[in-house]
Amino acid sequence: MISRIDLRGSLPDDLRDVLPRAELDVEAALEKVRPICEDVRHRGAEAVREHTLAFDGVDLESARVPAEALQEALDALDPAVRDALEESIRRARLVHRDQRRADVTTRVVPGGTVTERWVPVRRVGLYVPGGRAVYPSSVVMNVVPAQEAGVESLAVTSPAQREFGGRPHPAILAACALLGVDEVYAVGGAQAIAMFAYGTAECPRADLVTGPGNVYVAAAKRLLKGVIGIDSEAGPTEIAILADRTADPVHVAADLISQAEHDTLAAAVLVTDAPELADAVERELKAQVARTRHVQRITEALAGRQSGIVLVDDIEAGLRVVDAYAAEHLEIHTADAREVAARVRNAGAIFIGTHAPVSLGDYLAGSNHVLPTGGCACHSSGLSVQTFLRGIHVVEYDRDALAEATARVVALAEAEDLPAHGAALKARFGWTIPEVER
Ligand code: HSO
Ligand code: ZN
Repeated sequence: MISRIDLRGSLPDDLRDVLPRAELDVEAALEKVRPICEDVRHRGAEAVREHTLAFDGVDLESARVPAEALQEALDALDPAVRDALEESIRRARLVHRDQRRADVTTRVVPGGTVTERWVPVRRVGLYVPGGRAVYPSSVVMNVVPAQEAGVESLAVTSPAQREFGGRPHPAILAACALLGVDEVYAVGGAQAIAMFAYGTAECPRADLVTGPGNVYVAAAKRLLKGVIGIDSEAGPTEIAILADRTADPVHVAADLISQAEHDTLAAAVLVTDAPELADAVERELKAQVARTRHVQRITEALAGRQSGIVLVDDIEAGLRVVDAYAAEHLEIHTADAREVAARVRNAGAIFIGTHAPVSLGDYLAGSNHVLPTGGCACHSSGLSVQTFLRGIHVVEYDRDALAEATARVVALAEAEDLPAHGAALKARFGWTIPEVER
């Protein structure tokens, strides 16, 4: 049910060639979404309405969800789910509030300072998928960091659902209501990203759009990047587990299955130096998958070429493998898990030991679950307050400090054949380089 990759003996130089990974063909979807985005650009709300009718089978006079509908959805929410969402929000706020940055002023020379001023993005659009993946938890993970960053205007959009009277899924609406988001649209797909990028009569344009979506949403984000800021292109979920013989195969198998549950393309990778653990996990996978609700989907994900059990000589080699893989989620189940975790360089999030499964992070740890996939964890981080802030350098020099800098600026400007750059400084000192003591 899950393939094995035996890397015992020696590790290849470029591990990425031998590690399992799925590819998402965003390029192919680009041509499909281009005309839709153009249409929204030129015809605005009318185009959004027509594409919603064509793709979602819903004809909406207004895409904006009325405030009463948000409250109704919250009132109808199962109390246990409401309680869980509230606690999820509370914990996420604690963590994200601590991510806020203070402005820092550096005194570079006497009379010369540079301040880094952190300023929130003014208006953000958040895309929330509909269809099979209805995740109110993802609303929390996108909205909380934006709010904690101080984003002033936040709009959520999610596909119109026929079975819910043309509104987004009620769980999404309820989560918005709990978070205090009152601007919600029933628009999905590429047209939703274009609506945020260009703005329509109904929905003012946004500066940044975040949130996961299907391949068309990813393609629209790639196409409109530049017109609007985007977060990363979220690919299928991944879990990697680095484990030694002390690991509990029941927990390891359960956690691999938990993320395989998302998608037939989801990746579950176990890296271990203990062949007996590999065997035990495989037996557990068989037994546990049979007892799950989404047997077909999970079986396909585990059997897919993106998943596998990787055998290595020791945890040292295991660390090299997980660093090369750069998983979205990495669990460490080894004797000295914290120490091993401290040596990992590449991962979206790291979960230490048997009491910190990824599912806890998905919902309630306080950490963010929007994380880099597809190996992007070697250069990117997950969603955070930082995603919604820009650091603006504010430069302030007095006359003496500028005088002291002039000769060097002129030298560099001459070296780059840009003498007017140097002249801009000399103009302040009678068109000469002021004599200063250095
Ligand atoms: N594991 C997913 C997030 C999620 N899980 C939402 C459950 N709901 C990507 O980090
Ligand atoms: Zn998950």
